Amino acid sequence: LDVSQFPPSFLFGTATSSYQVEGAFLEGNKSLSNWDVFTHLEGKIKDGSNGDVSADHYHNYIEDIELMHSLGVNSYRFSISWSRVLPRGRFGGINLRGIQFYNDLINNLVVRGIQPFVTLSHYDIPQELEDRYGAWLSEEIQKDFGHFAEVCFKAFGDRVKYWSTLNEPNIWARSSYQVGEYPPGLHMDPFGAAHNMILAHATAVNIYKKKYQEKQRGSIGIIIFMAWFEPLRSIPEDYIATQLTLAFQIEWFLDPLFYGDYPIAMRETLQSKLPKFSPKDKKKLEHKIDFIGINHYTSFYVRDCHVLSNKSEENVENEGVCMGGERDGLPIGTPTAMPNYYVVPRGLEETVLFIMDRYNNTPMFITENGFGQQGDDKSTEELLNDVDRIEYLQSYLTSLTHAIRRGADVRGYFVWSLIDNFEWTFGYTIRFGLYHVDFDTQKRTPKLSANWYKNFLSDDKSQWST
Ligand code: GCO
Repeated sequence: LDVSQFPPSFLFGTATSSYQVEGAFLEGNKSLSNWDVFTHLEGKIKDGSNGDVSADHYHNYIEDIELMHSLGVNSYRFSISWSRVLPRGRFGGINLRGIQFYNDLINNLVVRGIQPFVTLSHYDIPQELEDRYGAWLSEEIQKDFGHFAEVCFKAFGDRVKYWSTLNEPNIWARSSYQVGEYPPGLHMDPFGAAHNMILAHATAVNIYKKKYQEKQRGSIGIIIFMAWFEPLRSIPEDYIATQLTLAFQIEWFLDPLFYGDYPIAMRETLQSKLPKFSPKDKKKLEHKIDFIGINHYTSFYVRDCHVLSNKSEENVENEGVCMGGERDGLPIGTPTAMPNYYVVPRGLEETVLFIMDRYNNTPMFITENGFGQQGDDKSTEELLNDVDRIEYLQSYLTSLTHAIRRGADVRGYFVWSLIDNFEWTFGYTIRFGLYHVDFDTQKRTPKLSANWYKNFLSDDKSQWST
Protein backbone atom coordinates (compact mmCIF):
# COMPACT_ATOMS: atom_id res chain seq x y z
CA LEU A 1 0.00 0.00 0.00
CA ASP A 2 1.38 3.33 -1.03
CA VAL A 3 -0.15 6.76 -1.24
CA SER A 4 1.05 7.03 -4.84
CA GLN A 5 -1.55 4.39 -5.80
CA PHE A 6 -4.23 7.06 -5.41
CA PRO A 7 -5.05 9.67 -8.06
CA PRO A 8 -3.48 13.13 -7.89
CA SER A 9 -5.47 15.63 -5.82
CA PHE A 10 -7.14 12.77 -3.95
CA LEU A 11 -8.56 14.00 -0.64
CA PHE A 12 -7.30 12.24 2.46
CA GLY A 13 -8.90 13.26 5.71
CA THR A 14 -10.61 12.41 8.93
CA ALA A 15 -14.29 12.78 9.79
CA THR A 16 -16.42 13.85 12.76
CA SER A 17 -19.97 15.13 13.32
CA SER A 18 -21.28 18.05 15.33
CA TYR A 19 -23.26 16.24 18.01
CA GLN A 20 -20.59 13.61 18.48
CA VAL A 21 -17.64 15.96 19.14
CA GLU A 22 -18.69 19.55 19.81
CA GLY A 23 -20.19 19.57 23.29
CA ALA A 24 -21.06 23.14 24.38
CA PHE A 25 -24.67 22.09 24.02
CA LEU A 26 -26.04 25.27 25.57
CA GLU A 27 -23.39 27.76 24.58
CA GLY A 28 -23.37 30.57 22.05
CA ASN A 29 -27.19 30.78 21.89
CA LYS A 30 -27.50 27.25 20.58
CA SER A 31 -30.91 25.68 21.12
CA LEU A 32 -31.56 22.07 22.10
CA SER A 33 -31.29 19.55 19.32
CA ASN A 34 -33.23 16.31 19.03
CA TRP A 35 -30.17 14.47 20.41
CA ASP A 36 -29.78 16.82 23.37
CA VAL A 37 -33.32 16.00 24.39
CA PHE A 38 -33.19 12.28 23.62
CA THR A 39 -29.94 11.50 25.45
CA HIS A 40 -31.35 13.09 28.58
CA LEU A 41 -34.19 10.57 28.68
CA GLU A 42 -33.70 7.54 30.90
CA GLY A 43 -32.30 4.39 29.35
CA LYS A 44 -31.59 5.53 25.81
CA ILE A 45 -27.78 5.41 25.87
CA LYS A 46 -25.80 2.38 26.97
CA ASP A 47 -23.60 4.13 29.55
CA GLY A 48 -26.20 6.79 30.44
CA SER A 49 -24.00 9.44 28.84
CA ASN A 50 -24.70 12.26 26.39
CA GLY A 51 -22.98 14.79 24.13
CA ASP A 52 -23.34 17.78 26.48
CA VAL A 53 -19.55 18.09 26.64
CA SER A 54 -18.13 15.16 24.67
CA ALA A 55 -14.66 16.02 23.31
CA ASP A 56 -15.49 19.72 23.71
CA HIS A 57 -14.37 20.38 20.15
CA TYR A 58 -16.28 23.69 20.31
CA HIS A 59 -13.56 25.01 22.61
CA ASN A 60 -10.71 22.86 21.33
CA TYR A 61 -11.12 23.20 17.59
CA ILE A 62 -7.81 25.02 17.15
CA GLU A 63 -5.96 22.19 18.85
CA ASP A 64 -7.91 19.67 16.81
CA ILE A 65 -6.92 21.39 13.59
CA GLU A 66 -3.30 21.16 14.74
CA LEU A 67 -3.80 17.43 15.16
CA MET A 68 -5.02 17.23 11.57
CA HIS A 69 -2.14 19.35 10.41
CA SER A 70 0.33 17.04 12.08
CA LEU A 71 -1.33 14.05 10.40
CA GLY A 72 -0.76 15.76 7.08
CA VAL A 73 -4.35 15.41 5.85
CA ASN A 74 -5.62 17.77 3.16
CA SER A 75 -9.33 17.61 4.05
CA TYR A 76 -11.64 17.48 7.08
CA ARG A 77 -15.19 16.19 7.05
CA PHE A 78 -17.41 17.71 9.75
CA SER A 79 -21.05 18.63 10.12
CA ILE A 80 -22.90 21.79 11.06
CA SER A 81 -25.13 21.82 14.09
CA TRP A 82 -28.43 23.06 12.71
CA SER A 83 -29.56 24.20 16.16
CA ARG A 84 -26.39 26.30 16.55
CA VAL A 85 -27.00 28.15 13.30
CA LEU A 86 -30.81 28.29 13.30
CA PRO A 87 -31.94 27.62 16.88
CA ARG A 88 -35.61 27.76 15.86
CA GLY A 89 -35.33 26.53 12.31
CA ARG A 90 -37.14 28.86 9.95
CA PHE A 91 -39.32 30.11 12.81
CA GLY A 92 -36.60 32.41 14.13
CA GLY A 93 -33.49 34.24 13.07
CA ILE A 94 -29.94 33.28 12.25
CA ASN A 95 -27.67 32.88 15.28
CA LEU A 96 -24.61 34.95 14.47
CA ARG A 97 -22.56 33.27 17.15
CA GLY A 98 -23.21 29.95 15.47
CA ILE A 99 -22.14 31.37 12.13
CA GLN A 100 -19.06 32.79 13.85
CA PHE A 101 -18.02 29.40 15.22
CA TYR A 102 -18.15 27.71 11.82
CA ASN A 103 -16.42 30.68 10.18
CA ASP A 104 -13.59 30.38 12.70
CA LEU A 105 -13.37 26.65 12.14
CA ILE A 106 -13.42 26.94 8.36
CA ASN A 107 -10.93 29.83 8.24
CA ASN A 108 -8.47 27.99 10.42
CA LEU A 109 -8.76 24.89 8.26
CA VAL A 110 -8.20 26.85 5.09
CA VAL A 111 -5.13 28.53 6.55
CA ARG A 112 -3.73 25.07 7.21
CA GLY A 113 -4.43 23.92 3.67
CA ILE A 114 -7.22 21.60 4.83
CA GLN A 115 -10.32 21.51 2.59
CA PRO A 116 -13.59 21.66 4.52
CA PHE A 117 -15.92 18.80 3.48
CA VAL A 118 -19.19 19.74 5.10
CA THR A 119 -22.30 17.73 6.00
CA LEU A 120 -25.39 19.86 6.55
CA SER A 121 -27.09 17.48 8.95
CA HIS A 122 -25.55 14.46 10.60
CA TYR A 123 -28.60 13.20 12.58
CA ASP A 124 -29.11 16.41 14.58
CA ILE A 125 -31.95 18.88 14.05
CA PRO A 126 -33.47 21.63 16.20
CA GLN A 127 -35.87 20.06 18.69
CA GLU A 128 -38.42 22.73 17.83
CA LEU A 129 -38.98 21.11 14.43
CA GLU A 130 -39.76 17.87 16.20
CA ASP A 131 -42.19 19.52 18.62
CA ARG A 132 -43.93 21.67 16.03
CA TYR A 133 -44.64 19.21 13.29
CA GLY A 134 -42.94 15.88 13.92
CA ALA A 135 -39.77 16.58 11.94
CA TRP A 136 -39.25 14.02 9.15
CA LEU A 137 -42.80 12.74 9.33
CA SER A 138 -44.00 16.05 7.90
CA GLU A 139 -43.46 17.64 4.51
CA GLU A 140 -42.76 20.86 6.40
CA ILE A 141 -39.21 19.69 6.98
CA GLN A 142 -38.43 20.13 3.29
CA LYS A 143 -38.84 23.89 3.65
CA ASP A 144 -36.81 24.01 6.83
CA PHE A 145 -33.99 21.99 5.38
CA GLY A 146 -33.92 24.13 2.25
CA HIS A 147 -33.78 27.25 4.39
CA PHE A 148 -30.96 25.86 6.54
CA ALA A 149 -29.00 24.77 3.48
CA GLU A 150 -29.31 28.19 1.90
CA VAL A 151 -28.16 29.96 5.05
CA CYS A 152 -25.06 27.73 5.01
CA PHE A 153 -24.34 28.16 1.28
CA LYS A 154 -24.56 31.93 1.73
CA ALA A 155 -22.43 32.08 4.84
CA PHE A 156 -19.76 29.50 4.04
CA GLY A 157 -19.97 28.66 0.36
CA ASP A 158 -17.17 31.01 -0.65
CA ARG A 159 -14.77 28.64 1.17
CA VAL A 160 -16.64 25.31 1.28
CA LYS A 161 -16.39 23.40 -2.00
CA TYR A 162 -17.85 20.08 -0.87
CA TRP A 163 -21.36 19.90 0.51
CA SER A 164 -23.23 16.81 1.62
CA THR A 165 -26.88 17.23 2.41
CA LEU A 166 -27.69 14.39 4.82
CA ASN A 167 -25.56 11.81 6.54
CA GLU A 168 -26.81 8.24 6.22
CA PRO A 169 -30.51 8.96 5.78
CA ASN A 170 -30.92 5.20 5.23
CA ILE A 171 -29.77 4.47 8.78
CA TRP A 172 -31.45 7.57 10.15
CA ALA A 173 -34.92 6.70 8.85
CA ARG A 174 -34.71 3.12 10.18
CA SER A 175 -33.14 3.95 13.53
CA SER A 176 -35.47 6.84 14.28
CA TYR A 177 -38.76 5.56 12.85
CA GLN A 178 -38.53 1.77 12.78
CA VAL A 179 -36.12 0.46 15.42
CA GLY A 180 -36.71 3.55 17.58
CA GLU A 181 -33.23 3.76 19.03
CA TYR A 182 -32.50 7.27 17.68
CA PRO A 183 -34.68 10.31 18.38
CA PRO A 184 -37.63 10.62 18.29
CA GLY A 185 -37.61 6.89 19.11
CA LEU A 186 -40.69 5.92 17.12
CA HIS A 187 -41.89 2.75 15.43
CA MET A 188 -43.82 4.22 12.56
CA ASP A 189 -43.54 5.06 8.91
CA PRO A 190 -39.79 4.84 8.18
CA PHE A 191 -40.57 4.96 4.45
CA GLY A 192 -42.58 8.16 4.84
CA ALA A 193 -39.74 9.74 6.83
CA ALA A 194 -37.26 8.62 4.17
CA HIS A 195 -39.47 10.13 1.47
CA ASN A 196 -39.26 13.52 3.18
CA MET A 197 -35.51 13.10 3.58
CA ILE A 198 -35.12 12.49 -0.14
CA LEU A 199 -37.21 15.52 -1.01
CA ALA A 200 -35.52 17.71 1.60
CA HIS A 201 -32.20 16.67 0.10
CA ALA A 202 -33.49 17.52 -3.38
CA THR A 203 -34.69 20.92 -2.16
CA ALA A 204 -31.19 21.78 -0.96
CA VAL A 205 -29.60 20.46 -4.16
CA ASN A 206 -31.94 22.59 -6.28
CA ILE A 207 -31.15 25.73 -4.32
CA TYR A 208 -27.43 25.09 -4.65
CA LYS A 209 -27.56 24.29 -8.35
CA LYS A 210 -29.81 27.19 -9.28
CA LYS A 211 -28.35 29.94 -7.13
CA TYR A 212 -24.89 29.11 -5.83
CA GLN A 213 -23.00 26.48 -7.74
CA GLU A 214 -21.96 28.59 -10.67
CA LYS A 215 -20.54 31.34 -8.51
CA GLN A 216 -19.12 29.21 -5.74
CA ARG A 217 -17.84 26.39 -7.90
CA GLY A 218 -18.43 23.64 -5.41
CA SER A 219 -20.10 20.27 -5.58
CA ILE A 220 -22.96 18.70 -3.67
CA GLY A 221 -23.79 15.11 -2.81
CA ILE A 222 -25.33 12.81 -0.22
CA ILE A 223 -23.83 10.26 2.15
CA ILE A 224 -25.20 6.75 2.42
CA PHE A 225 -24.29 3.98 4.84
CA MET A 226 -23.21 1.11 2.64
CA ALA A 227 -22.33 -2.25 4.04
CA TRP A 228 -21.57 -4.98 1.52
CA PHE A 229 -23.88 -7.99 1.31
CA GLU A 230 -23.05 -11.54 0.31
CA PRO A 231 -25.42 -14.49 -0.04
CA LEU A 232 -24.79 -16.91 2.81
CA ARG A 233 -25.38 -20.03 0.72
CA SER A 234 -25.03 -20.64 -3.00
CA ILE A 235 -28.75 -21.06 -3.47
CA PRO A 236 -31.12 -18.90 -5.50
CA GLU A 237 -33.13 -17.92 -2.43
CA ASP A 238 -30.10 -16.31 -0.81
CA TYR A 239 -29.12 -14.51 -4.01
CA ILE A 240 -32.61 -13.07 -4.23
CA ALA A 241 -32.48 -12.07 -0.56
CA THR A 242 -29.19 -10.29 -1.24
CA GLN A 243 -30.63 -8.38 -4.20
CA LEU A 244 -33.56 -7.37 -2.05
CA THR A 245 -31.24 -6.15 0.67
CA LEU A 246 -29.25 -3.98 -1.74
CA ALA A 247 -32.54 -2.46 -2.88
CA PHE A 248 -33.84 -1.82 0.63
CA GLN A 249 -30.55 -0.48 1.96
CA ILE A 250 -28.87 1.42 -0.84
CA GLU A 251 -31.01 1.81 -3.97
CA TRP A 252 -33.80 3.05 -1.68
CA PHE A 253 -32.10 6.47 -1.62
CA LEU A 254 -29.89 6.47 -4.68
CA ASP A 255 -32.37 5.20 -7.29
CA PRO A 256 -34.74 8.15 -6.74
CA LEU A 257 -31.81 10.56 -7.04
CA PHE A 258 -30.53 9.00 -10.25
CA TYR A 259 -33.59 7.44 -11.86
CA GLY A 260 -36.48 9.35 -10.31
CA ASP A 261 -38.13 6.47 -8.46
CA TYR A 262 -37.69 3.72 -5.87
CA PRO A 263 -36.32 0.38 -7.07
CA ILE A 264 -38.92 -2.04 -8.41
CA ALA A 265 -38.15 -4.58 -5.69
CA MET A 266 -39.22 -2.08 -3.04
CA ARG A 267 -42.33 -1.00 -4.90
CA GLU A 268 -43.44 -4.58 -5.32
CA THR A 269 -42.71 -5.61 -1.76
CA LEU A 270 -44.14 -2.60 0.03
CA GLN A 271 -47.00 -1.67 -2.30
CA SER A 272 -49.03 1.10 -0.65
CA LYS A 273 -46.68 1.33 2.34
CA LEU A 274 -44.18 3.04 0.03
CA PRO A 275 -44.97 6.69 -0.78
CA LYS A 276 -45.09 7.77 -4.41
CA PHE A 277 -43.25 10.60 -6.09
CA SER A 278 -45.72 13.08 -7.59
CA PRO A 279 -44.90 14.71 -10.93
CA LYS A 280 -43.84 17.77 -8.93
CA ASP A 281 -41.50 15.66 -6.79
CA LYS A 282 -40.02 14.07 -9.88
CA LYS A 283 -39.29 17.50 -11.26
CA LYS A 284 -37.44 18.28 -8.05
CA LEU A 285 -35.31 15.18 -8.49
CA GLU A 286 -34.10 16.24 -11.90
CA HIS A 287 -31.01 18.06 -10.70
CA LYS A 288 -28.40 15.37 -10.22
CA ILE A 289 -25.90 15.16 -7.39
CA ASP A 290 -22.20 15.61 -8.13
CA PHE A 291 -20.88 12.84 -5.92
CA ILE A 292 -21.89 9.88 -3.77
CA GLY A 293 -20.51 9.63 -0.24
CA ILE A 294 -19.93 6.08 0.93
CA ASN A 295 -19.74 5.25 4.63
CA HIS A 296 -18.36 1.75 4.75
CA TYR A 297 -17.38 -0.35 7.75
CA THR A 298 -18.46 -3.93 7.30
CA SER A 299 -20.12 -6.68 5.27
CA PHE A 300 -22.97 -9.05 6.08
CA TYR A 301 -24.03 -12.48 5.01
CA VAL A 302 -27.62 -12.42 3.85
CA ARG A 303 -30.00 -15.34 3.74
CA ASP A 304 -33.58 -16.01 2.92
CA CYS A 305 -35.57 -16.64 6.09
CA HIS A 306 -39.16 -16.50 4.97
CA VAL A 307 -40.11 -19.30 7.33
CA LEU A 308 -39.07 -17.25 10.33
CA SER A 309 -40.87 -14.15 9.17
CA ASN A 310 -42.59 -11.98 11.86
CA LYS A 311 -41.13 -13.93 14.73
CA SER A 312 -37.43 -13.59 14.40
CA GLU A 313 -35.74 -10.75 16.31
CA GLU A 314 -33.01 -10.36 13.71
CA ASN A 315 -35.54 -10.04 10.95
CA VAL A 316 -36.21 -6.36 11.47
CA GLU A 317 -34.85 -5.29 8.12
CA ASN A 318 -37.51 -6.45 5.71
CA GLU A 319 -39.77 -9.34 4.94
CA GLY A 320 -38.04 -12.66 4.70
CA VAL A 321 -34.44 -11.51 4.76
CA CYS A 322 -32.00 -12.22 7.59
CA MET A 323 -28.51 -10.85 8.04
CA GLY A 324 -25.59 -12.45 9.79
CA GLY A 325 -25.15 -16.15 10.22
CA GLU A 326 -22.12 -18.34 9.70
CA ARG A 327 -20.63 -20.25 6.82
CA ASP A 328 -18.72 -23.39 7.77
CA GLY A 329 -19.02 -22.32 11.38
CA LEU A 330 -17.46 -18.91 10.81
CA PRO A 331 -18.88 -15.38 10.58
CA ILE A 332 -18.07 -13.30 7.50
CA GLY A 333 -14.94 -11.75 9.06
CA THR A 334 -13.11 -11.06 12.31
CA PRO A 335 -15.53 -9.51 14.83
CA THR A 336 -14.87 -5.99 16.20
CA ALA A 337 -16.14 -4.16 19.28
CA MET A 338 -19.16 -2.94 17.34
CA PRO A 339 -21.76 -5.70 17.50
CA ASN A 340 -22.33 -7.03 13.95
CA TYR A 341 -19.29 -5.27 12.49
CA TYR A 342 -16.75 -7.63 10.97
CA VAL A 343 -13.47 -6.99 9.21
CA VAL A 344 -14.05 -7.82 5.53
CA PRO A 345 -11.69 -5.66 3.44
CA ARG A 346 -12.95 -6.95 0.07
CA GLY A 347 -16.34 -5.45 0.95
CA LEU A 348 -15.08 -1.95 0.21
CA GLU A 349 -13.93 -2.84 -3.29
CA GLU A 350 -17.22 -4.66 -3.95
CA THR A 351 -19.30 -1.74 -2.70
CA VAL A 352 -17.43 0.79 -4.80
CA LEU A 353 -17.70 -1.38 -7.92
CA PHE A 354 -21.41 -1.89 -7.34
CA ILE A 355 -21.99 1.87 -7.06
CA MET A 356 -19.79 2.53 -10.08
CA ASP A 357 -21.85 0.12 -12.20
CA ARG A 358 -25.27 1.12 -11.05
CA TYR A 359 -24.78 4.88 -10.95
CA ASN A 360 -22.68 5.48 -13.98
CA ASN A 361 -19.35 5.95 -12.22
CA THR A 362 -20.46 9.13 -10.50
CA PRO A 363 -17.52 10.49 -8.47
CA MET A 364 -17.33 8.78 -5.10
CA PHE A 365 -15.83 9.68 -1.75
CA ILE A 366 -15.31 7.20 1.05
CA THR A 367 -16.72 9.58 3.61
CA GLU A 368 -16.25 7.17 6.54
CA ASN A 369 -14.23 4.05 7.23
CA GLY A 370 -12.85 3.14 10.62
CA PHE A 371 -12.44 0.73 13.47
CA GLY A 372 -14.16 0.79 16.88
CA GLN A 373 -12.39 -0.33 20.03
CA GLN A 374 -14.14 -1.44 23.18
CA GLY A 375 -13.43 1.63 25.25
CA ASP A 376 -14.76 0.91 28.71
CA ASP A 377 -12.70 -2.07 29.87
CA LYS A 378 -9.22 -1.19 28.65
CA SER A 379 -6.36 0.86 30.02
CA THR A 380 -5.29 3.98 28.14
CA GLU A 381 -2.10 2.21 27.23
CA GLU A 382 -4.00 -0.62 25.57
CA LEU A 383 -6.18 1.86 23.71
CA LEU A 384 -3.14 3.73 22.39
CA ASN A 385 -1.66 0.49 21.16
CA ASP A 386 -4.23 0.04 18.39
CA VAL A 387 -2.45 -2.33 16.05
CA ASP A 388 -5.79 -3.87 15.03
CA ARG A 389 -6.98 -0.47 13.78
CA ILE A 390 -3.83 -0.08 11.69
CA GLU A 391 -4.41 -3.50 10.14
CA TYR A 392 -8.00 -2.59 9.45
CA LEU A 393 -7.23 0.73 7.75
CA GLN A 394 -4.37 -0.71 5.79
CA SER A 395 -6.40 -3.60 4.44
CA TYR A 396 -9.42 -1.43 3.56
CA LEU A 397 -7.25 1.15 1.80
CA THR A 398 -5.61 -1.67 -0.15
CA SER A 399 -9.04 -2.92 -1.16
CA LEU A 400 -9.89 0.60 -2.29
CA THR A 401 -6.83 0.71 -4.55
CA HIS A 402 -8.19 -2.42 -6.28
CA ALA A 403 -11.44 -0.64 -7.09
CA ILE A 404 -9.54 2.40 -8.33
CA ARG A 405 -7.40 0.20 -10.55
CA ARG A 406 -10.60 -1.17 -12.05
CA GLY A 407 -11.68 2.30 -13.05
CA ALA A 408 -13.78 3.52 -10.14
CA ASP A 409 -13.81 7.31 -9.89
CA VAL A 410 -13.00 7.57 -6.19
CA ARG A 411 -11.80 11.00 -5.14
CA GLY A 412 -11.26 10.89 -1.41
CA TYR A 413 -11.10 8.87 1.77
CA PHE A 414 -11.90 9.92 5.35
CA VAL A 415 -11.06 7.95 8.48
CA TRP A 416 -13.80 7.87 11.07
CA SER A 417 -12.69 9.48 13.31
CA LEU A 418 -10.12 12.13 14.16
CA ILE A 419 -10.79 11.84 17.90
CA ASP A 420 -12.70 9.51 20.23
CA ASN A 421 -16.24 10.78 20.59
CA PHE A 422 -19.86 10.10 21.51
CA GLU A 423 -20.84 6.93 19.66
CA TRP A 424 -24.64 7.38 19.63
CA THR A 425 -26.45 4.64 21.57
CA PHE A 426 -23.09 3.21 22.67
CA GLY A 427 -22.14 6.46 24.40
CA TYR A 428 -18.43 6.46 25.17
CA THR A 429 -18.09 2.68 25.38
CA ILE A 430 -16.71 2.46 21.85
CA ARG A 431 -13.81 4.54 20.59
CA PHE A 432 -13.13 5.27 16.92
CA GLY A 433 -10.46 8.00 17.18
CA LEU A 434 -6.98 8.09 15.71
CA TYR A 435 -6.41 10.27 18.77
CA HIS A 436 -7.37 9.09 22.22
CA VAL A 437 -9.42 11.55 24.25
CA ASP A 438 -9.38 11.59 28.04
CA PHE A 439 -12.91 12.88 28.59
CA ASP A 440 -12.06 14.17 32.10
CA THR A 441 -9.15 16.36 31.05
CA GLN A 442 -9.84 16.68 27.29
CA LYS A 443 -6.27 15.64 26.64
CA ARG A 444 -5.68 14.24 23.14
CA THR A 445 -2.99 11.60 22.63
CA PRO A 446 -2.04 10.03 19.30
CA LYS A 447 -2.72 6.32 19.07
CA LEU A 448 -0.34 4.18 17.02
CA SER A 449 -2.83 4.47 14.16
CA ALA A 450 -2.38 8.27 14.08
CA ASN A 451 1.33 7.77 13.50
CA TRP A 452 0.61 5.11 10.93
CA TYR A 453 -1.75 7.40 8.96
CA LYS A 454 0.78 10.20 9.12
CA ASN A 455 3.54 7.97 7.75
CA PHE A 456 1.30 6.64 5.04
CA LEU A 457 0.40 10.17 3.95
CA SER A 458 3.90 11.54 4.07
CA ASP A 459 5.26 8.83 1.79
CA ASP A 460 4.86 10.87 -1.32
CA LYS A 461 3.47 14.25 -0.50
CA SER A 462 3.84 15.73 -3.95
CA GLN A 463 1.10 13.40 -5.15
CA TRP A 464 -1.67 14.83 -3.07
CA SER A 465 -0.78 17.95 -1.13
CA THR A 466 -2.29 21.21 -2.28
C1 GCO B 1 -22.67 7.97 10.84
C2 GCO B 1 -22.03 7.04 11.74
C3 GCO B 1 -21.00 7.71 12.59
C4 GCO B 1 -20.56 6.70 13.59
C5 GCO B 1 -19.64 5.72 12.91
C6 GCO B 1 -19.17 4.65 13.81
O1 GCO B 1 -23.84 8.17 11.02
O2 GCO B 1 -22.04 8.54 9.97
O3 GCO B 1 -23.01 6.49 12.57
O4 GCO B 1 -21.58 8.84 13.16
O5 GCO B 1 -19.93 7.28 14.66
O6 GCO B 1 -20.30 5.11 11.86
O7 GCO B 1 -20.23 3.79 14.10
